[in-house]
Amino acid sequence: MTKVALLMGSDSDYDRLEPCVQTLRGLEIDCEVRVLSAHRTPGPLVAFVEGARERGVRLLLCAAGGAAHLAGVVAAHTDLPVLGIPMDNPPLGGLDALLATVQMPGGVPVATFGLGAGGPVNAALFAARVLALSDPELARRVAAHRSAQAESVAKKDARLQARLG
Ligand code: RP5
Repeated sequence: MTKVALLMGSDSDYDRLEPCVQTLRGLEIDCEVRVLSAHRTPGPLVAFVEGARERGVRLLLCAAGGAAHLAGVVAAHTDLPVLGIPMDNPPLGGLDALLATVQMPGGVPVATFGLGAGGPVNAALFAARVLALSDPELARRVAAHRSAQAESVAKKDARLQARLG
């Protein structure tokens, strides 16, 4: 029943968010994934957010580019934790979305993640760590994920050492 929701402002964001979805799925976290826009579909967005807690959603991940108001508008309509993922769209490369997402007024928190490939994955892992505080099985999967990551880096290092002789 416990799950997270990943909202994005446009389907054009999805390809860059797929690693977020894959990370959540890999950790066996149930995830609702929706295209809902603060600007283009404000009514359905607010309806979704207002019903989220009742449907078992515990964290809201919000990805948007450009004038990225999605995470802020969501945070204005819920007491659930909101994670903001700025998208690195042209022509400004995401600095616009980063600032719009991170520079929230006091009293309306959005935990904002980085631009580029790391942001969506880190948002998923952060959500997993929060949920793992009250879910020992998930905590084990999160720990295993971190160990696997360390092993993979060690293998890459070994390959590089072999290549360099
Ligand atoms: C934002 O506008 C979306 O999150 C997307 O990053 C950007 C452009 O959307 P499209 O014009 O590609 O639909 O709201």
